[in-house]
Amino acid sequence: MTSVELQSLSKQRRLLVTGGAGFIGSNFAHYWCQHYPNDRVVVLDALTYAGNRRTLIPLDSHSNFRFVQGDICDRPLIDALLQEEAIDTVVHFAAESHVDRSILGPDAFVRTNVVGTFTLLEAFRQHWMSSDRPEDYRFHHVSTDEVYGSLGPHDPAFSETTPYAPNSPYSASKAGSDHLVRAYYHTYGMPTTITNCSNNYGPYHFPEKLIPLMCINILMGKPLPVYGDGQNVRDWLYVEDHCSAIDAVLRRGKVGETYNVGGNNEVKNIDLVQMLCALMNEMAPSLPVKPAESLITFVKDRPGHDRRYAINSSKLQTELGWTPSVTVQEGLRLTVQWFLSHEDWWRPLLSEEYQAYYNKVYA
Ligand code: NAD
Ligand code: TDX
Repeated sequence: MTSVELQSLSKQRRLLVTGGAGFIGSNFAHYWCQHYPNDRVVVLDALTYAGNRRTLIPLDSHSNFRFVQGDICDRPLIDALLQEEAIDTVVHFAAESHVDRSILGPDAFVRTNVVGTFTLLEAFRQHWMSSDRPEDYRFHHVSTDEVYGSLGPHDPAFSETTPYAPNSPYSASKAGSDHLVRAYYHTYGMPTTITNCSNNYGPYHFPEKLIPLMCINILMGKPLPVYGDGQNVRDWLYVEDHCSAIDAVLRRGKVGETYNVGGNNEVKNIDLVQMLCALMNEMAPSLPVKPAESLITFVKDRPGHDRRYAINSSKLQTELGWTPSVTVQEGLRLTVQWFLSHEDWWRPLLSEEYQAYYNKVYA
């Protein structure tokens, strides 16, 4: 470890984690409190349908943790929080994150992902400019590989220089937010970093996304809806590896830079669903329908469905020394185990609102 790293370890960091009651943000809050217990961690989350206060309950006994319910578009609230908590580091996860919901109703995506990010950037710029130690500040923006568009079967994986070509209202709104963050570095010299990450999975994943949806439907004996021909490819990353990548960027990343984060785990959707079925057949004490594969149902494709995502994360690996530590086989086993032992977490999420959403998408 270098002397700078040792020094930065001893200095208390004061983090504002937006969207910290969602899937990745909550994993990150748990990760940070565990690895850096002396740092202050303030989670700001609006608790939309995707936010879950229960996920953070284990952190309530941690003296350096605070939860605030609020909207990233609320500028007076952001100003007050940055000041009263003397925040030096923003880790920005808050977003509308589900592609299918962005197709049904894009408005919230533009509001939160674009206007919300802009509101945070403006508030942080004021806060950073009035600081007496601006060199210690950082605005880290968490983004997605979807901003790069879709790959053909033999195209090279997305790198940091791949041109943006977002195809869904979700990815377009994330692309807009990335461009704003980039502009705040280039125009104002604000210390920003961006990570563009591939598909995450793991604990606390909201039921609407592919992996939790399949796990829960298998446990309930419901059809497993595979879009189109099931040949679409995603590059899967265990969520804890995403947290360690952000950690590496916050500690050793260069301001103004973008880093791609991926698991080197390209899998076709149908193969992934088959793997989940096999794990459930093996690990679940009992299933309403067995073998689980008999539940697989091909359904109408998602409009504008991107065919393939793949991430080249060699910049993060060579410059910052990060590597993913969990293979997709290990990560899926851990995830299936987690869903088997946390029915108390996921069952209450299958609300009337969720059923109404489900019926609209899968009708
Ligand atoms: P999520 O939908 O599970 O969580 C989003 C959180 O943001 C929720 O807790 C929600 O309540 C909160 N939120 C939404 N609007 C808000 C607002 N206006 N103000 C304050 N809080 C608000 O999303 P996720 O999967 O955890 O994704 C987190 C981030 O990572 C997003 O920016 C997403 O684009 C990005 N990302 C996700 C993945 C993935 O595979 N899930 C991959 C790459 C990048
Ligand atoms: O029921 C389904 N059936 C199905 O075949 C669902 C929900 C999904 N799919 C397919 C669509 C995708 O090809 O599975 C793949 C994964 O779908 P999602 O879990 O919805 O993820 P994706 O659209 O790839 O986007 C995710 O990764 C990038 C996150 O939701 C984004 O927030 C992130 O930016």
